[in-house]
Amino acid sequence: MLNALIFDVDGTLADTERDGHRPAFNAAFKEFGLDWHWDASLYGQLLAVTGGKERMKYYVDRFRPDYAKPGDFEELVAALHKAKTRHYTRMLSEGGIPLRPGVGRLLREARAAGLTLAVATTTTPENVTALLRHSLAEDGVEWFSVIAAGDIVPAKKPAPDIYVWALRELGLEPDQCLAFEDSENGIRASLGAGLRTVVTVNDYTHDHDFTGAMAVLSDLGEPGAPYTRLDSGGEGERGIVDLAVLRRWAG
Ligand code: XBP
Ligand code: MG
Repeated sequence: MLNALIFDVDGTLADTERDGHRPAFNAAFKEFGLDWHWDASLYGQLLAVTGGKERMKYYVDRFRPDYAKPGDFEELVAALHKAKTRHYTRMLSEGGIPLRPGVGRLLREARAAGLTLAVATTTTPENVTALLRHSLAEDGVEWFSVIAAGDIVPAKKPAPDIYVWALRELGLEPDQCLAFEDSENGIRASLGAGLRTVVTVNDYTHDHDFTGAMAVLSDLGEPGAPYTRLDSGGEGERGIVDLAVLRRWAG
């Protein structure tokens, strides 16, 4: 029985990382007079760490041995992250970032069929709200029964905690739900919570290890622009992910 679909946000609902989060971090660094700049390639390495605050600390530790941390470094990171969120949500409101192929279509179909929708992400709640509002629909936030986001659990993906939290809020068992992810950290979290998971890869994640995925796809597909299946379960198969396909894969 399929009752709910639980979506990761960044990289899954939309390609927000390279042209959304990354320039927002850079704008915050500039605002604070720091000589930090994350290009698209470095950002790919930094994505190994989920969570914006955690990512900034990882950057300093791993790539900036020359930087002398001030005594109030934790406060600085928190202030930078607040500024970054402001830049990111403003960018979304100014034209936004489109949803990935098939995402809006599948959300609409699931909603019309009475399925429950949820989000499980490491990003900040304001960012989820801005994306759903500007890229899905004015009332997009209300389409989702549960939005599990950010610091609501201390251990971010790949820890399963955010999915466990979402399942508890939904009052559902893992086998009543499917998760949608785009990254290795993401699928480690969803599988860790016992969820069958559909992966849609992107430029940053296509070479990640998705062992255990229910299916690995180029995207969810649209009529006239089908997905390509990338995992050995059905390599090369093309199609469109709708509820009938999901029910077939879920068995
Ligand atoms: C996304 C992340 C986040 C964003 C930045 O993970 O790792 O850290 O890059 O967001 P997911 P914040 O795909 O699981 O959503 O700066 O708000 O943390
Ligand atoms: Mg993601």
